[in-house]
Formats: sequence, structure tokens, C-alpha cells
Amino acid sequence: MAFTIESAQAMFAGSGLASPIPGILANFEELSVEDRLAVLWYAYTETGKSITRAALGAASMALVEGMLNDIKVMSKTEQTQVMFDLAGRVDTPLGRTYGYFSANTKLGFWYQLADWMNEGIVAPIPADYSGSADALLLLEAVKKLDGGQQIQVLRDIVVNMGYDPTVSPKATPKAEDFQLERTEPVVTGLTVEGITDATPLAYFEAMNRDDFEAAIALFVEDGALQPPFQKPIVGKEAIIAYMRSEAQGLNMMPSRGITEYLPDGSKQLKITGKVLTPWFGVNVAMNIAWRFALTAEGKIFFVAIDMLASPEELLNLRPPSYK
Ligand code: ECH
Repeated sequence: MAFTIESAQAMFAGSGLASPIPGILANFEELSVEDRLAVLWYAYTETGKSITRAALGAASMALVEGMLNDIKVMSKTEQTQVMFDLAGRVDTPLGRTYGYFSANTKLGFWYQLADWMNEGIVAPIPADYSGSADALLLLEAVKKLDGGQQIQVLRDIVVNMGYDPTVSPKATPKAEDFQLERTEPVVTGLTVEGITDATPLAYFEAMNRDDFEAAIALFVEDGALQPPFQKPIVGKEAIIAYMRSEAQGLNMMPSRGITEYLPDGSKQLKITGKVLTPWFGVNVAMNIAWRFALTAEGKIFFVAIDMLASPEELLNLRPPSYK
């Protein structure tokens, strides 16, 4: 039985709980722009305490610098308008420029604005705004998430701001946009309880060295990678472009896994563990599952990265019916 992307997506279906994140993101979309910014401000000041942003590559802010400097010299009213337009995805020149930034560049942009807000250089949010009942409810839901889930929510919202004139497929983000440097030592010499297969171990070690060439060499030509809450990215070229832009400096700490052997020699594996992002270092560990579909030759046909709904899922690898 050969895998298809659809069959691989369904691997270990039902072995995880439904994540609260898609619902929270959908509710966020229903809020007014004022409410959105207020929720982001409070969510950020809660989690932001633990941000130990990695050192940024020297060239990395060049792209956003012009935009940030324009904002810096604006009046407070204009600054607020820019933020409203970005949050409301209005078609403006600034919104379009933002729309083309890679995820890390967008995060770096807001990170700088947040600093400037605290220093009084940029208009604060929200000076005299207390938030609607819906906004407060959403904030309560965000507070109940673990740290890893909270930063995922923040990241998804920031990525979807601005005006994006491209219809899918999205313009491939450029790696040189924004380089993040490692803050934590690279995790090497991994052992994963229950996993002896060389391919996933080689994958984790390559990713932990930011050696995306070595990681991509483990995939079949039309292989696919599915990031959390996203559609699969198909084909080696698209995957490596994505990795260069989004996976720099990540530390992957897989801890245990299970393997299912299929009659034709192919395998499906589920591995759980923690991932650190250079944005937060050791302050926030994300609970993650990787679901690999490996061909009989040991190549990666598909890997899905899932954000776990609860830490218990790190241990419960099988659906209830297997128990
Ligand atoms: C202020 C108010 C106005 C509006 C806004 C504000 C600023 C907000 C700021 C937010 C900053 C947020 C940050 C979030 C960073 C999140 C990072 C995450 C990373 C997750 C990575 C994962 C990796 C998974 C993968 C694995 C693989 O094996 C393959 C590759 C890959 C307050 C001004 C907006 C400043 C910095 C969640 C899960 C494991 C798929 C990448």
C-alpha cells in the first residue's frame, strides 16, 4: 500500500485531543480591531515577560528598519492608525510591505514596536480602552493555554496581519529576510525511547544543526511537511525554502515514540517531545508530536508536526482503542 498525502495525514488519527487553538483564532477574527489589539497587548505582556529574544543576525532588521523608522517619526494618532490597519488587514502600502515579510520578520517588527511602546516612543495600546465582553472572554481562554500554545496563538495572529495581495500559493519567504541565532546549545546525541529507526533520528539531528540540506536529503522527491495548523508543504524545494525561513535555531527534544509496520515495508511513526524556539529559549517549551510516514527504503514521504492539546499526550501515544 503506497501512501498518499491524504492517507498520511490521517495516520494515528484520534490519538490526540482536539486543540483549542483553531477555535481561539476563529473567535479572534470576530473581534473588532480595537479588541484585537487589546487582546494582543494583554496576551503579549503576560507571555512577553519570558521573551529572551535570540540575537538577531546583523542584516536581519534591514528590511524592516525603513518601515520602523517611518512609524517612529509619525504622530501618535498616525501610529495608532498604522496598527489598526495592520490588524484589520487594510490595503495600504505599509500593509502590503508587511504582507511580504517572513513570519520571523513580522514577529521582529512587532517586537520592536512593543519595546517602543514601553519606552513611550510609539502610541500605547490601549490607553483608555477596557475591552468588550467578547475580548475579555477570549483573553480568559488564552490565559488557560500553556506557554507553548500561547506563543503559537500570538505567532499565528501576527503572521496573518497586514495585507497579502497574493492568492495561494503564497510567495516563498526569503531566508535572508531575518536570521535568528541560536541561544541554547544544540541538542545532540539524541535517543528516543521506543524508536530505533535511523531516519527520524537523522532528521532531528540535522534540524538541530540547522543543516536543512541534510534534513531534506531524507525526504522523497514529492515528500511533504505539514506544520502545525497548516496545509502540507509539498516537494523538496518548497520544504527546504520553508525550513530556511521558519526553522532556524529550533531545538528539538523528542523523547518517545511508537512505530507501526505496514505489509509493504513502509512504516508510520509517532514521536512526542518538546521544541524550543529561539524567540523564547528555555522559558517556553512547546509540546509537540511528529507523525512520520516512511517508505520501505526509509525515506520520509510525509511528516506532520502537531502542537499537543495537553502535556498528557506526550505519554499517550496511541488512541484509546489500542489500550
Ligand atoms: C503588541 C500589541 C499590538 C499587536 C502586537 C503586539 C506584539 C506582539 C509580539 C508577539 C511576539 C510573539 C512571538 C512568538 C513566537 C512564537 C514561536 C513559535 C514557534 C513554533 C515553532 C514550531 C516548530 C515546528 C517545526 C518542527 C519541525 O520539525 C519542522 C519545522 C517546523 C504587544 C505590540 C502583535 C511582539 C515572538 C510558536 C512549532 C518541529 C514546522 C518549523
